Amino acid sequence: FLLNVLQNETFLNGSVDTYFIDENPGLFHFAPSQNRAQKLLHYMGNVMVNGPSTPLGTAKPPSEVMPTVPAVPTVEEPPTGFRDILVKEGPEAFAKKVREHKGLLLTDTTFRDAHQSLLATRVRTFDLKRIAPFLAHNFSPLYSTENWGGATFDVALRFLHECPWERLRELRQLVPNVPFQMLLRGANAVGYTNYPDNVVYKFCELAVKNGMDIFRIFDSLNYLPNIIVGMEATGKAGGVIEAAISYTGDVSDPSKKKYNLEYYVNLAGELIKAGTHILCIKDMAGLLKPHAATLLIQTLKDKYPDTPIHVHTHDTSGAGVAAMLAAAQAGADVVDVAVDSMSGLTSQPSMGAVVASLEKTALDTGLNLDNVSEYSAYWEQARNLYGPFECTTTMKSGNADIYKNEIPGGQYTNLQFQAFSLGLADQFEEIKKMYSVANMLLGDLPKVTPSSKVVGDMAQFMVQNKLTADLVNEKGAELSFPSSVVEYFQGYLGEPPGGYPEPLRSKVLKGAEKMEGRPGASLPPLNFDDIKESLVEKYGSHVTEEDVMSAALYPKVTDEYLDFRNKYGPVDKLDTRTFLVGPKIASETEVSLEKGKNISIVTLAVGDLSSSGTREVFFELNGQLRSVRIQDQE
Ligand code: 3PY
Ligand code: ZN
Repeated sequence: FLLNVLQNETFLNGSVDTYFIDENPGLFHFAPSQNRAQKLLHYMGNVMVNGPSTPLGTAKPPSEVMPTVPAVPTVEEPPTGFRDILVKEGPEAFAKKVREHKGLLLTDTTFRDAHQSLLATRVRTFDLKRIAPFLAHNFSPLYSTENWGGATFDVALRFLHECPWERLRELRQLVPNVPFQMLLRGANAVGYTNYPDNVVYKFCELAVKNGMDIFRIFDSLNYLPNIIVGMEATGKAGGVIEAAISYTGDVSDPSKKKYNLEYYVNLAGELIKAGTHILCIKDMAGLLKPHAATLLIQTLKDKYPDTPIHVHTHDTSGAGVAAMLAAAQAGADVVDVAVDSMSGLTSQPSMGAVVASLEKTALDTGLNLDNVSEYSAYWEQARNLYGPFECTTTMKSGNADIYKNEIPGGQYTNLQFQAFSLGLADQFEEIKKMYSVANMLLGDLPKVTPSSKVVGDMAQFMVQNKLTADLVNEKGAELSFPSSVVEYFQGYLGEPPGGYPEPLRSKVLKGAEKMEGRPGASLPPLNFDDIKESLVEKYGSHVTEEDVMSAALYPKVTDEYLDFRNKYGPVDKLDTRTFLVGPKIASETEVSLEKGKNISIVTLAVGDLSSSGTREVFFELNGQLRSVRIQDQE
């Protein structure tokens, strides 16, 4: 403050009256200080004066209760797990041990897909880290914990103002024994469009360096060349390759001809030939009925007995546990579950239900139900912190209509939320029906990020413009389709199974350029040195290789993240309630900035609005009075 005053001309001229401070709000625009505590006070003050820094989805407030962490032994190392095999013997030996294992192995998706599906991906590193040691000590028989990738990368930077790489490193320190698993969108990495190959390669290299083990790799059109880029990048980085087939249709329905057993057997064969260590059936919409699971897994096992099979599903219809038990009986080596309090609906089936169902059978999971319950109790409380993002504000039950519309878990809650928040609950029914009409028009696609967006955009476009399938086919040449639909037809996602529907493609494209083959093959490599140079110029020399990769994937979001952190400091260290809605007056907030460096913040008061539109917010920081002045934006 003093320095700013000493640079102020009016002050130096001596013509200062009592309104000087109010008339010169610029005095409070300090050059960024390195003081982390002071930056956090600015953050907290700003949330108190101007509201949340991240948009809240619903009116449901975050709970005021800090979730209780069950006790873990503090000195002992956690028991050894599958990661020890991977680290000592490498991916092939790891896959072999998985295949030889007698019981059913589980992946716990609580740290990624469960909250991506139920809580708009908003779970923060803070709450993951608190329970991570309990996971390490009590869940060592897990095949993996899925804790990274998919939408978590983007959401961490964009909405949580935290670094996804740091999350990965911090969790790795706390969980040395259970393999980490991520979702890689093939040539789209953790983004929504194809990147140049060197980005995908470097991304995988850095992911392994920061602690990732298993890469589940899919392409939203099951387009083999796109999956293979991710597989090769993973292999080169030393990760476990888990190539995924996105499951669509219903292999138990003989009238559905496109995605039949033969389709899956052929694609599985290609992925095995391309060198996958593990084969994944990725049922992103929860379409795999128990009987279909039996047929599909048995067929794949007969054909490829040496390859471990991992099954992923969503419980949207309510048949998820039954389907995973059927898959296990048919020979699946691993299935995905989420802890009970984070399971069901559009999330994964319940871990407790699967563990209990198989206890004392040949497929026993090796997990202890009491531990599952303690873990679940933590998440039940933690979930309440994310009330503003709860899918259950609109979704009350499972729904078997997904067998008809095939909408993937995450998109289902999004579309429902959008329709309900616009007061158009009836429109949601219409959009769901139109989703399957749009899918057929576009050529009957696997639907998962980003092909699911193409189908969703087309469905909304048709509902808004009161179009039927016949009208689209008739009038296609005159209609102006959503850009995602045009880009799909241009070939920017890769090629759909069975090719594009004509004449609709030509009508949509209206002569626009078409791309043949794999889009990434024609993208020039990105120059990481240039990105680094420009980031260092803007944010200083502390920019890391990982920041450069974040910027390669999400340039604008990463800029905003780095700006935000320069201004407000390590907001990921604040507890979730304080982060989302700010502290309460007279409350005490304990913050651990790093090991051995804790600060205590008591929030005292928010001052009146000054004539220059600012408010002073008063705190006690480690017993010392501090205040910050915040511009009131309202
Ligand atoms: C993602 O791509 O984030 C998914 O979860 C797809 O199922
Ligand atoms: Zn999923």
